[in-house]
Amino acid sequence: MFKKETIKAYNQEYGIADFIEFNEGAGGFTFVHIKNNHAEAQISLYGGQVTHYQPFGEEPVVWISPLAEFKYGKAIRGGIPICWPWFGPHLYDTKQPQHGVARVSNWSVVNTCILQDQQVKVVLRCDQDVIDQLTEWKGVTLELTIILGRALTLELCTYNHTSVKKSLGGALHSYLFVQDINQAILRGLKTTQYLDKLDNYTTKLQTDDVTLEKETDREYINTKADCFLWDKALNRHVKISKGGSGTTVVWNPWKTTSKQMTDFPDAGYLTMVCVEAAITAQDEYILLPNESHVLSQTISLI
Ligand code: TA6
Repeated sequence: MFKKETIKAYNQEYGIADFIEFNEGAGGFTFVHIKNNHAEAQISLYGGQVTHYQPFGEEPVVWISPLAEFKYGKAIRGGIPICWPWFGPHLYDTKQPQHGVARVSNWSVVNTCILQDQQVKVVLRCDQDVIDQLTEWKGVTLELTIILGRALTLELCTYNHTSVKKSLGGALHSYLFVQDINQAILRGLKTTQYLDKLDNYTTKLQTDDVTLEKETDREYINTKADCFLWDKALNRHVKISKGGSGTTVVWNPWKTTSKQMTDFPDAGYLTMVCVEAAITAQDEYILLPNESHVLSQTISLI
């Protein structure tokens, strides 16, 4: 059973004055508040999920739903959900949660430290009891390293300590804030093929930069490209780069689907878009015995 540390114990062992502080937040969850001279961020230990990222003097870069439910068993809507060890529905077991178990599990703190240029580093580990209940994943460990510097970097590291190869999936399912979706352009995917989930996963070609004018749910394949979200209304660009992933998922639920989600405002689609570093079912990574894999994403204002 996951041992729930007290806030005081966490601050004594892993807190660092002026940079890292643990506190109790929504839903009674434990949050890590991190900051430096560049930005601040917040991470929920439930889900190992970044729920806030805001460079000083700027609007938030990461979007969180004002209707997000902070309840065990439910994924927090917004921020950067950790989808692991599969993306989307489980291949055959309908009882398993969409997007895997990591985002609905408790995470514990492994290490905290300050690097050069006031970079704040936090390392979390997913509850091994939960992972071990997945027959095919027993003995595999999962850690998340979060580094807050001039950018926000997440490194999701899967360690296969077993003697059996694993078919790994997942995503860093980043919800990005935009002032007005109608004035946003996502660059970096022009001439890239994508699977259109809303059209039976038909393969299509992205002939121009991506604009969002309707419900959009696309898996851009065979791409390691950096993406650039141009928020014209805020007159800023967000750079999203990634590692360990060949697929970039772009999602905006638009009007109808927004209304169908109880933890998502009806007009929420107007101020967010998901740009995800993903390993999807068609892009699975075969993790060999005693091998590790890092899925990473770096988000920054440029
Ligand atoms: O990443 C896109 C997607 O797979 C969409 O199809 C939609 O289901 C979205 O994830 C949100 O999923 P969730 O389980 O968090 O509601």
